[in-house]
Amino acid sequence: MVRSSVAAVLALALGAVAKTVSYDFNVTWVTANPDGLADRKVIGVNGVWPLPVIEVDKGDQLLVNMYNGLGDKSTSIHWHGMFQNGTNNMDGASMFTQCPIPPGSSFTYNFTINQNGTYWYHCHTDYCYPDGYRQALIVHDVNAPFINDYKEEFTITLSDWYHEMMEDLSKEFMSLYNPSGAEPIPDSFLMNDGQNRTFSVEPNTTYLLRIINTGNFIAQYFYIEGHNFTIVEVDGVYTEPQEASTLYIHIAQRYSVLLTTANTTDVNYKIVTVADQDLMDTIPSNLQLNNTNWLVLNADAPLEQAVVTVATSDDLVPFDDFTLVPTDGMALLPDPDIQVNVTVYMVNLMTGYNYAELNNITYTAPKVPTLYTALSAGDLRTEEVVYGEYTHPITLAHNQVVEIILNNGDSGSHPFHLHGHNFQVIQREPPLGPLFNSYLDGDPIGYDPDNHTAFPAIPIRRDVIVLPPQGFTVLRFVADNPGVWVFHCHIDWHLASGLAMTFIEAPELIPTHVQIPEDHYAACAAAAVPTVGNAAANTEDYTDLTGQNAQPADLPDGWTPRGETAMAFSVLSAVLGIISLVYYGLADLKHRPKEAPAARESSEGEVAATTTEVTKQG
Ligand SMILES: *[C@@H]1O[C@H](CO)[C@@H](O)[C@H](O)[C@H]1NC(C)=O
Ligand SMILES: *[C@@H]1O[C@H](CO)[C@@H](O)[C@H](O)[C@H]1NC(C)=O
Ligand SMILES: *[C@@H]1O[C@H](CO)[C@@H](O)[C@H](O)[C@H]1NC(C)=O
Ligand SMILES: *[C@@H]1O[C@H](CO)[C@@H](O)[C@H](O)[C@H]1NC(C)=O
Ligand SMILES: *[C@@H]1O[C@H](CO)[C@@H](O)[C@H](O)[C@H]1NC(C)=O
Ligand SMILES: *[C@@H]1O[C@H](CO)[C@@H](O)[C@H](O)[C@H]1NC(C)=O
Ligand SMILES: *[C@@H]1O[C@H](CO)[C@@H](O)[C@H](O)[C@H]1NC(C)=O
Ligand SMILES: *[C@@H]1O[C@H](CO)[C@@H](O)[C@H](O)[C@H]1NC(C)=O
Ligand SMILES: *[C@@H]1O[C@H](CO)[C@@H](O)[C@H](O)[C@H]1NC(C)=O
Ligand SMILES: *[C@@H]1O[C@H](CO)[C@@H](O)[C@H](O)[C@H]1NC(C)=O
Ligand SMILES: *[C@@H]1O[C@H](CO)[C@@H](O)[C@H](O)[C@H]1NC(C)=O
Ligand SMILES: *[C@@H]1O[C@H](CO)[C@@H](O)[C@H](O)[C@H]1NC(C)=O
Ligand SMILES: [Cu+2]
Repeated sequence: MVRSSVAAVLALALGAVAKTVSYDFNVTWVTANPDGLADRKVIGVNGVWPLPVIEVDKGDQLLVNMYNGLGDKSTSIHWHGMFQNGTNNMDGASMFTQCPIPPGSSFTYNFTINQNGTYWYHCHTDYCYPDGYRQALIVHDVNAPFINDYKEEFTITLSDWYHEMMEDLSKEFMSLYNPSGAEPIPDSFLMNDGQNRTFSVEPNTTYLLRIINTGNFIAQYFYIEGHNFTIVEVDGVYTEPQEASTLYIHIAQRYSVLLTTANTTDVNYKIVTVADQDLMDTIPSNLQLNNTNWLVLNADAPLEQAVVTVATSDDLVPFDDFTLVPTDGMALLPDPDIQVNVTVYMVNLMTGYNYAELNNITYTAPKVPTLYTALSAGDLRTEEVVYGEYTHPITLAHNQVVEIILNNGDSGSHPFHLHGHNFQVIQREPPLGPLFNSYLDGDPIGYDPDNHTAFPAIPIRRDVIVLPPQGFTVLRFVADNPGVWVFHCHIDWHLASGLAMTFIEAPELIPTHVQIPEDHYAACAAAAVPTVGNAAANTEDYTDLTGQNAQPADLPDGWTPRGETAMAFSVLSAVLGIISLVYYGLADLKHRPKEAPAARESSEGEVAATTTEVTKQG
């Protein structure tokens, strides 16, 4: 008796006893019409779409047996925000940590969840999650600081939605007809994979809302008429409570807020989402940027459409996440051991298509998944060369403090995500808010280490940060998670056009930290993807990259975007004999010519190296 009660007290103190949460996912095509405008094929699980919201308690083991029943498409699942510490092979990123799972193959994801908060899961193989293969993943934590402050919780996903299949849209996107790289415009916007959602609530009562942007492309503003709310979590990090009236939620970002409802049962309140029109090159007249869903206090009162009174979405002033403070109080990391300095560019390469580059590299998948190269390369696994030039590999030593300087040479904003970690955001200009687009007036401005505002003493940490138009952000993290981790823009169009790079963290420790189960290798065999060798699948000489997948060549010097357009069309007319097919905004080119952002104060003789080893102070 005594023993068991001690055990019970211990179990209570430690929270719920860890359990295994298991799912069998038979992934198949199903038909859905979430906006009421068009039936389309979507990726369902066990014949159902929307997909199941996965809920676990902190400490649980998540086991998902996935069978690819699509018949015509490879797939995988990334568990967005999960650190996968010791289970890098469960990260789900095709050609980084596993092979794409071909039709007819099975693959088991199995990992322990020891993190807090709001996450999601989605396919991470070419262009697959916007076809519907995404959903929330919630981690309940009985020790959350706000656990006693709310009556009930709601999970709210926001997303853009296309009527056409990604495989069709992607052919238009990466094409000679689209040399400016204009992204396909969504057809509508969803909440919880539908529209006109109602959330039944009681007056003067506090709720926890977990809000996730599971879309492909478009950031959204979020507010509730007549209410403010209190932010308590971002991307799995608890924050000191801060009041806000409007959130700006870019792709893959999450916010948890406490909402106390008005003390009335007279009316129902509008939950308003407004799509960020700055991301779109054209706005079709029938695209409904503003959408209304409702907090229902009185089922008999009307559900009215919101009237958004600002002139443009830029006039909505969102909360600046840079000012948040994690409750765990983790201090600013010390000066970095290594700096990774990369700039986003949108360029045209020799094919005539538009690509995204970090510095001069557009990510091009290797022939062997990078993790399998790390496992098979022996002592050479610490050499960047074995991972190939076009995966943009950076090797990190165990426990190094890493600083990423991310400059934006592009006029669009980009939500950047790091796998395997969250990062401290120690600098971002311009800030979210009225100045967000202020660097568009001139040339891009890069981060200047000799002229910046003070770093926060306790910086916010998250796993997706918005990189402002022509501005910059600076991030820090500790390389304490041996494995292969992607750093990429989470707009799926941009990931597909190469806006990604690869960190190989503590390569010498990867073989002892990561074990690959048989079914993972079996998926590779079925997909005919080699599991040993360097990025070129060379198993004889790991330093010989002959035959690696390479990015297209640069255009000859002197091509301006208009010149590129002209070239694209002359190639097109030579090939097809037509010159007049224009899909999107060719006359008004969105992306600027490639030129390095000027650091605020440039010193002579600065080397444009990607990484800089820094002698650690102190
Ligand atoms: C998956 O679902 C499809 C369609 O319902 C069915 O034909 C197939 O047998 C299922 N496969 C597995 C492994 O459950
Ligand atoms: C939501 O309501 C609007 C306005 O009544 C309507 O146009 C739209 O079709 C509805 N959406 C769905 C999915 O029913
Ligand atoms: C899942 O992983 C746990 C921990 O490594 C292990 O004990 C368990 O056997 C695994 N389950 C399956 C089905 O692979
Ligand atoms: C709301 O409820 C709290 C108790 O939960 C109470 O103290 C407060 O006075 C109420 N406010 C209003 C406006 O009714
Ligand atoms: C919300 O907060 C703003 C200040 O951030 C304040 O001006 C406004 O009155 C608040 N609104 C409500 C409904 O509390
Ligand atoms: C996770 O939750 C625990 C309490 O359960 C807390 O101590 C810890 O600081 C939280 N971690 C983060 C990153 O918020
Ligand atoms: C609103 O608050 C007042 C007092 O603060 C209370 O008497 C009344 O019952 C509340 N109304 C509702 C609908 O909760
Ligand atoms: C939608 O929001 C825009 C601002 O982004 C505004 O110009 C427009 O009038 C709004 N439309 C409706 C129907 O509220
Ligand atoms: C990028 O620039 C570096 C340094 O100038 C050069 O060595 C490398 O070959 C370039 N890579 C590509 C893909 O152009
Ligand atoms: C991974 O686990 C090790 C201990 O096993 C810990 O020191 C490290 O902080 C963890 N890293 C992450 C990103 O979870
Ligand atoms: C430092 O940055 C500020 C803010 O952008 C800028 O106004 C100022 O000119 C810069 N100072 C120098 C010396 O470059
Ligand atoms: C980063 O690289 C850019 C372009 O190569 C260069 O202009 C800038 O000075 C570098 N910044 C730092 C902090 O090294
Ligand atoms: Cu992007």
